[in-house]
Amino acid sequence: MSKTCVFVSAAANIALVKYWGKKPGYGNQPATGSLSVGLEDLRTQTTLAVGEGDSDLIEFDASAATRQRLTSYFDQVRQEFDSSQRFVLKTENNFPTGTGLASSASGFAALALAVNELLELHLSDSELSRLAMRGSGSAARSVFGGFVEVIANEDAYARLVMPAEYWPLSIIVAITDESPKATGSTEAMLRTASTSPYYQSWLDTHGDDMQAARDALLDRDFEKLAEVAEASCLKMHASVMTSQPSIMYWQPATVEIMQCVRFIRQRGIACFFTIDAGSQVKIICEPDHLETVSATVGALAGVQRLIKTEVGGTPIIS
Ligand code: 2P0
Repeated sequence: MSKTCVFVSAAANIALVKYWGKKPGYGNQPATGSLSVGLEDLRTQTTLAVGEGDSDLIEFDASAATRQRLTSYFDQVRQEFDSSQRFVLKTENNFPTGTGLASSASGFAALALAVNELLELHLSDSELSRLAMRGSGSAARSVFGGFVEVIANEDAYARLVMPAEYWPLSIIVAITDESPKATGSTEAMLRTASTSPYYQSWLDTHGDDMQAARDALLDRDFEKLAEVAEASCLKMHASVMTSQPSIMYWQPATVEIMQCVRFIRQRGIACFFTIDAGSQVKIICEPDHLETVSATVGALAGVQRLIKTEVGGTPIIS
């Protein structure tokens, strides 16, 4: 090994067509594809160094469960690449962790990129995305910046569809609640798949949503992208809410923001919402409308603060 320490900055992403559900018996392999945008300014900064002794050292202000998840990720890496290397990991996010803002996506993408660099694995892009996916399904997409899709075939991987420059869009994250979510995504996906009466419809209609979103992206058709992204988000959440016992990620402010976005869109402001496994709302708009949308959404009573960013998120490795 020529390097003893590497630094990686990887960005969170948000899915416009959601991944929700896993292929039974295949770890994090998704039951469906997904299409996302990288968030330039929401980043995980990870330093990975070679360790000594017989255990990994994890310097991360996180729950015991997250630390265990990281340790078992390192175990998988050692097994897969026939290595006995121990690691020293130092990682931090510049945005709230575990609140539905895709910290596992940026976190495991940064880790996969760092492992590839430190162990000199020379993995291809698709192999890198698979390595990130072992940590978290959405992390496969954060190996790239820009517009990215997951192909959910028998050996799922992510690929770059279009770079960020192809369609400059603004993204506003409206924070409604910074406390960690009560039910993690993995558990919620399993419960949805096994109990929601709507899960099969989710699977059955997902392919059409992916095609519509790809077409909208390639045509830079904002209206069409808005329609399919909101539909995918609402279908995902309808499935989640109707699982047993039910899981409700939304807060009253979540609905307030959704209504506001629809209200201003009807008045000619090109914007749409999407929501992940938490109560925060992400609003995508054309850059010309950024200030209007921010001012309107930011004035709602339930909005604690806004994070403004743009499509981007290419990882930085040094
Ligand atoms: C997504 N989410 O496509 C979907 C939409 C949240 C809502 O992927 O179990 O942390 O580690 O694969 O990737 C968030 O879940 O879940 C997620 P695991 P992950 O972004």
